[in-house]
Amino acid sequence: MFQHLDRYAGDPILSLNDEFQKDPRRDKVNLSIGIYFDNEGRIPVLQCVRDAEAAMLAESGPKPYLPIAGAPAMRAAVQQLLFGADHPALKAGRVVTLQTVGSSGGLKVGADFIKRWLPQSGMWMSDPSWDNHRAMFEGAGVAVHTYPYYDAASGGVRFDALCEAIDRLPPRSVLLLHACCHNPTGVDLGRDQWERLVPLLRRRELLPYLDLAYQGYGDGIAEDAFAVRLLADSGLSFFVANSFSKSMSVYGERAGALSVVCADAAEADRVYGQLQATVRRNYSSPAIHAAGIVTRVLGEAKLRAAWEADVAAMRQRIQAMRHSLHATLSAKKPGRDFGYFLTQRGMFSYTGLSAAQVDRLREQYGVYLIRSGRICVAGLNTGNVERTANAMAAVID
Ligand code: KET
Repeated sequence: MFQHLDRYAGDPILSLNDEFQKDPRRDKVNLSIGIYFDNEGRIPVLQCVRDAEAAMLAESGPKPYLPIAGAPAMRAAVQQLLFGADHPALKAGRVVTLQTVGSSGGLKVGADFIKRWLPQSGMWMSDPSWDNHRAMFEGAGVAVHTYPYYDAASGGVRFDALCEAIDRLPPRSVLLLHACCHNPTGVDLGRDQWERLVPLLRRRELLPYLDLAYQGYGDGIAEDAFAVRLLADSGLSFFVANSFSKSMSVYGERAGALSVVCADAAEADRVYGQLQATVRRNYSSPAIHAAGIVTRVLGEAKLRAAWEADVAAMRQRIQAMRHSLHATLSAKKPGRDFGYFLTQRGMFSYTGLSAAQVDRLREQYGVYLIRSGRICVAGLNTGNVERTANAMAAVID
């Protein structure tokens, strides 16, 4: 029955993370997966999440199926988080939000929806992007292309080339954009560039699809929603998938959402209905525990304040590691400019290391990063940053 199946080569990120777990070396360093580790190398359980869970346990409520669209209280809380409490688009009823199975669930539901209702539309993503963007849209049957993005020479964005490419796209093309903390490069569009993009999106009648997986890791929780709010202000229709995996450190809870901003409330109502139909034929309904955590942390003032402080601390710890890495590498290799570690934002840095150098780092030094040269800076801590920087210096000629 299954003789003809191709072997699965494994996922470049998840398989490497598995390999790391099996490595017996004590001084190994995991910079592979996009997970925040604390200074002791552990995945933190935030106190606000513990408190939310304690309250849920004390209530000991039943566990019915959630509605297809998820918990209403979580959906409302997500809208306020993304758009700001009083955004006119929310007041006008033109935004629909579904709680989804992680933001991956949201991205895929959106892709399925696009395939069903905008069947001619292709998707364009940045070169490079998160590999799974391509996989999920192709999995939905949508043709995937790339637009120019990362400029290896300058370490910045090829913004003019990006605009030129976008200016040639057919109307209703889907443009996948990282709202903040670009994965894998850590290189974001500046606010002025987002603002310059808006008239182009409008003129070409494009459909932006924002991925906001690292909210709070760039400049701040509200600051990182800049692109979402700008597009909502502009009156354009767009998608946004957002995740709590990283911002609340609840990866395995699968806490995420999908929002679609529509022209008016009547259109939003139809979109809402068809998104529910899409969910029903995928996973039927999302996770009740995730809804309980997110709703409480966002909605209860004490937990919210604690969460905001935790996010700031996680962001600042990553910044400190960027500075340490930069200082050690600059001292070791005085002729080279490692300034990109300081300007890139969020969890990732794009090191420019070749696949061969990445292999050497893993084999000789037990330092794990994906072969594109992306590192998860959050895998660094005061106990391993020096050693990691020395290993990197050793493989750089
Ligand atoms: N979007 C982006 C850009 C992203 O990096 C991830 C996860 C997700 C969505 C998925 O998040 P979730 O809400 O948990 O479904 N990225 C890390 C882990 C992975 O590959 O799954 C990573 O890039 O390492």
